[in-house]
Amino acid sequence: MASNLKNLSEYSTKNVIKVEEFTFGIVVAEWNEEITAALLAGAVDTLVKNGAKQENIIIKTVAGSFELSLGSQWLAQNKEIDAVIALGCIIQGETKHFDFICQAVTNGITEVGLKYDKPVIFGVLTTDNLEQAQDRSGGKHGNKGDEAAITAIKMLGIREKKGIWDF
Ligand code: RBF
Repeated sequence: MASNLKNLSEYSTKNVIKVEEFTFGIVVAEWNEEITAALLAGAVDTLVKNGAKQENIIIKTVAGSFELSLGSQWLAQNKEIDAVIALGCIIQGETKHFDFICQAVTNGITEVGLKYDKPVIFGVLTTDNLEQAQDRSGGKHGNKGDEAAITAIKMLGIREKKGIWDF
């Protein structure tokens, strides 16, 4: 499903799960803070709009996207937390750091989800430039923070086997 065809943030999550009964952990990278703050605002807003209680949204920051894997693990280890959302923004530079960080965080977050058997959602932008990141953090391509929140809810719905396919 290409996001230019369907914007996940437009999905309704009504009647899938009782979102108010779940606790969400969000780990957000400080690098490219203008972007990650917008992703965070979108994710929190979407969780709350879909019924999450503000006090059940635990937000932690890490330095950069490379640290999101360990940050996700620390949240996932917490038995109170049902789903983790990792938010970051990696922008292509002149060196190979981009590739290494993208690879590390993608693998790391995947491993945490599998290890703890919890949804760990990949809300990390990997863009060629700042403009592409702006377009995806509240700009013309929506806000991928919103979509990360919807994905977390959908994954909990699948786990609960409560009619996720009604979307
Ligand atoms: N972190 C990000 O979240 N986004 C970036 O675009 C980003 N670019 C980096 C570029 C370089 C050259 C370096 C050294 C680090 C960068 N980081 C970035 C930080 C990285 O995720 C991590 O915090 C540091 O490497 C410390 O482990």
